[in-house]
Amino acid sequence: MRSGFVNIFGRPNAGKSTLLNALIGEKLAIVSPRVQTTRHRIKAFLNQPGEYQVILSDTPGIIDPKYKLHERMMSAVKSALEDADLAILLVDVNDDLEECDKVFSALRLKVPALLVLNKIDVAANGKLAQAEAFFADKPYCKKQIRISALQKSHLQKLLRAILEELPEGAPFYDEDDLSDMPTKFFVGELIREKIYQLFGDEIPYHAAIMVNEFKEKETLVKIQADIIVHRESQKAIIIGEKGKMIREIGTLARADIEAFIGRKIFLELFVKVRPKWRDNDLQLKEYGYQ
Ligand SMILES: Nc1nc2c(ncn2[C@@H]2O[C@H](COP(=O)(O)OP(=O)(O)OP(=O)(O)O)[C@@H](O)[C@H]2O)c(=O)[nH]1
Ligand SMILES: [Mg+2]
Repeated sequence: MRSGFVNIFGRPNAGKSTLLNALIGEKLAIVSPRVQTTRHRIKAFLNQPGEYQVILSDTPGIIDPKYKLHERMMSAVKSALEDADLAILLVDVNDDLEECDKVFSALRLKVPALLVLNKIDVAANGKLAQAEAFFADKPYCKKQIRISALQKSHLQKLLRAILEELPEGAPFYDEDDLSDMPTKFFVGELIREKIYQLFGDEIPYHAAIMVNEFKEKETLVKIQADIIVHRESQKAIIIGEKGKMIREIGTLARADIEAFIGRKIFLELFVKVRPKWRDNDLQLKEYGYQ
């Protein structure tokens, strides 16, 4: 039996969450075309009883912190650095390779790493070969694999490479579990994802979700959540004219949450203004950013 922690690191938008979902075969981590979507470390388990348990971790994209929220996000990256048995260094092949190298060098990895080149389905001409040559002699690069997380291509090859590096040992988590995070967390994330989808500018970066109620009733699950923003003007935008936007968030989130928990839900959303919550320790804690 092999079992161990395989933690995904990379710059924002490299496709870390898309890769975690593709390997697990479930949508656990939220995804968006914008940077800084993921704020937590999310562990998900790939179980093959008697053979292996791969404990995969999605992490926030690595950035220089500007707010306490960013600091919390980078603590999540640090915790993933500490327990990794194997690191996946994920690169968007079209990204700035020097910047990726800076980030990976700064990690000072003490464990083996697979350098995974993602988004090969949209690689600019010559970019793939250039990236492979660039990373070939980097000290952290034990092996390179090219994939498309979106199109799920070459994932079996990646999984084989992961299993080769996985230590021997008993499973750490219950083999019936899929993740270490509670259902309530995923509910909040699915609502947050809709804000990334529907709003431009700074709104997604100023928004947090607080799930206050998750009550399983006979015929449905009743969920009440608050959308937290910085300013009254953002609250007005989230609500929209005659409540159009908040209804849209609700409709999209409800469909995803129902698919996720496999039950009908009743979803009630409120919007609250909490100025500068991203720099407030108490509020960060309240919203789940420990
Ligand atoms: N074309 C293409 N797009 C991809 C691929 N993988 C991810 N994407 C897209 O890249 C964007 C970012 O993906 P995410 O999975 O959210 O990236 P991330 O690294 O988790 O980003 P952060 O959480 O912000 O650090 C999304 O629009 C994805 O659909 C891929 O293989 N090919
Ligand atoms: Mg992510």
